[in-house]
Amino acid sequence: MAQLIDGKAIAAAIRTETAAESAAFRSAGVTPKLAVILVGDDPASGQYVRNKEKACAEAGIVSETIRLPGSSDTAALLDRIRLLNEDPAVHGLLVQVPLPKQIDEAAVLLAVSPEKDVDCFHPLNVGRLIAGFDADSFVPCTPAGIVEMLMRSGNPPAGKRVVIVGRSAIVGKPLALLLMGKGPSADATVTVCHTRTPDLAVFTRTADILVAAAGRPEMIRGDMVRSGAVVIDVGTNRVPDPTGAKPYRWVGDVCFDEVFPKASHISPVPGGVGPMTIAMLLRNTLTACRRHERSRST
Ligand code: L34
Repeated sequence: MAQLIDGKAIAAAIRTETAAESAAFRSAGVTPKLAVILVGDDPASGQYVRNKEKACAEAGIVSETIRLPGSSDTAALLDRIRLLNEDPAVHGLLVQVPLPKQIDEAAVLLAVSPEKDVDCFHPLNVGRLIAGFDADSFVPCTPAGIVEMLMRSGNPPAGKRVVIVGRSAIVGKPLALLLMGKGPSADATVTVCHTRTPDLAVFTRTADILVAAAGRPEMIRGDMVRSGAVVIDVGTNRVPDPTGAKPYRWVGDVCFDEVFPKASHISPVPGGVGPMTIAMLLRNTLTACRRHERSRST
């Protein structure tokens, strides 16, 4: 029987820490601010962004959400990004993805100032990550949230076999980089698999720590997990639920009912990785603030 890794509670603890740090900025006359651009009306994205606004408010960070119509073109979006890049009151800036298909996503992510790139999506910041980052680099939010969850639940990855299912630029690839790095919250032996890996279960069954991040609802079944493994479920799949109190429910990439009895620890959906992603976003926003202040004083 697994123990639940309560991402919601861990994230709340981190928000308290960030609130103290942003209070220190405020008493020095600096108000940390995050700007979020949301294009279109995808309901899941809307929910994530509302959660970001709420978390900012709790952590003493001012947030502004710029909502643009789903019919916006790339040029309109680039114009908004330019304005926010130039606004000295804005420390962190992110563009919620996925974007509508007429928009050139690569151009958009490149346009965000690397100094304000709290998602750590800009190639310059990805490059810093690969090269081995220093204390004031941005960290990719979801991967950093997963590392923090492992550490604070008593499951440090050092010396462990970690198997990641998923190779996205947002989760799989940067998480592999973090965990294969040096140090007490890294030092893992990492295998990256994906939906086109033949005999996937052969790999997943070797995992001390299994991370499911392929974006396929309930694809990790009970027989794919070694008994006693730590399982982190990154999937947030919103599926219709006509019988529930809300018209939808969230399911992860892990078949929870089958895996729960086998795992030693498991993160739930909702209440697992999602809130941790947002907690790391708050941290990055304060990192942006710190970098901004330092560049002003030199
Ligand atoms: N630019 N786009 C950009 N940055 C990101 O870091 C994200 N991501 C992913 C999607 N697009 C992005 C997020 O913010 C996923 N993501 C995210 C954020 C929050 C939550 C889930 C995914 C979240 O709050 N999840 C809740 C469930 C929602 C609810 O019911 O409130 C949870 O408890 O898992």
